[in-house]
Amino acid sequence: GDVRPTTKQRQRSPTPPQPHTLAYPALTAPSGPAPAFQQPTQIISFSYTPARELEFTDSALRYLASPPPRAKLAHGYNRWVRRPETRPRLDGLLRALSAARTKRHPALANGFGAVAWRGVLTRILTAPYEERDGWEMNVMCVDGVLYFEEHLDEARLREKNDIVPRLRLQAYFGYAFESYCTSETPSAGNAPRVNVPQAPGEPPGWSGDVNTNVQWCSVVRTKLGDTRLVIGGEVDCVRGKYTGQTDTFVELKTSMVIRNTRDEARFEKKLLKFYMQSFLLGVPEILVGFRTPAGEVSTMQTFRTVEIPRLVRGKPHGWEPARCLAWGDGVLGFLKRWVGKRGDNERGQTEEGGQSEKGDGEGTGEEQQEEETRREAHPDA
Ligand code: 0WD
Ligand code: CA
Repeated sequence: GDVRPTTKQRQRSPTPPQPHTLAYPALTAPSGPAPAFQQPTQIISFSYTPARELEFTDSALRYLASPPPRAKLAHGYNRWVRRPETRPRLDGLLRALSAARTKRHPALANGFGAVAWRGVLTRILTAPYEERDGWEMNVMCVDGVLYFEEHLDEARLREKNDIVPRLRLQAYFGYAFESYCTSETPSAGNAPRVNVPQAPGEPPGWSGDVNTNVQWCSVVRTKLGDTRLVIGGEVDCVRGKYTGQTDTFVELKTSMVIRNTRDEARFEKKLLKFYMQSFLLGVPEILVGFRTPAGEVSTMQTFRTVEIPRLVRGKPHGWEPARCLAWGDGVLGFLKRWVGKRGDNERGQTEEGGQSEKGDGEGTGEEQQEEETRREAHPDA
């Protein structure tokens, strides 16, 4: 379980920033209670149109609907309008943040310490249990606020764009499930409405072809430990009505049907990502459609986000959110000290134990160069 996420610090310097590796569990407090996480409150929402234009409306907001039994998720695959993979930048989130600031949103009155897309924070917080997928982050500090971006190099981007057909179809299954489970119009009361076919030739419940440009995003404010966070994330739909807060948000997921205890263990490990992703944005409900390998929904199950940790606690493949929060708090604290302080002794302190430097011994030269970059960027340091 030793993961080595890499942070990259970008600076106003001609020298490219050097990666710095953080090692788990060096940053985790050995004991004590988990840091508190404040219930997220929404600051602002926005939509991306089919043409991928950002607008401050709820045009892309969808309402939960009941899918038909045995919905076929390959439907409409060849009509999928697919948003090309680009570098996941912070622009949309920053525009929303500045719109909220212009309106002097009270939730921003106390300031904030970090800004990120929810997916980025999910990656950081689930790192203690991640055994497969590594990642790199760009972290920028402006006026004491940390801004996070996932760092994808050309090779990774190409990889994401050229995914093999089987995986591309699997990704599409998720979007098709969203089409079956959502509606553009609200339903009466809390019960999801039943969609009628929109056009001849479409299956019941199909609410329109998939265009992954279209997204409804919510920006929330919350707090982990003593770091105030502004987090943006995509929300699939709301149950019943939109309250302007996160309490009716619903996350939609598809997953392979569970046939045996091995599948069950695999799913319960995956639940950590589902859980953390929804937890960070204050999404209280996750609806999972279990599908066959061919993409037919066989059963559906609703999970209350807060109840998920109890389902896995104590199991051999289980996980503890407290461990993730402590690690996340440690990472944020470390980065604040590291990029915030300009003196040299801080780095000495953090790295004396040798735990947060590269394990392969190539760290020293790189770190010296990094130190020089820092001095260049901050001549007053
Ligand atoms: O361009 C990229 N490589 C990415 C862009 C990667 C991750 C996110 N984003 C964008 C999202 O499109 C959105 O505008 O950042 C914004 C916020 O995303 P988030 O809520 O932080 O993203 P995350 O929690 O990772 O994913 C939420 C949903 C996914 O749902 P599932 O159920 O699969 O977790 O965002 C969608 C997807 O529906 N999504 C994407 N859609 C199209 N292209 C992508 C992507 N690359 N990544 C996530
Ligand atoms: Ca989803």
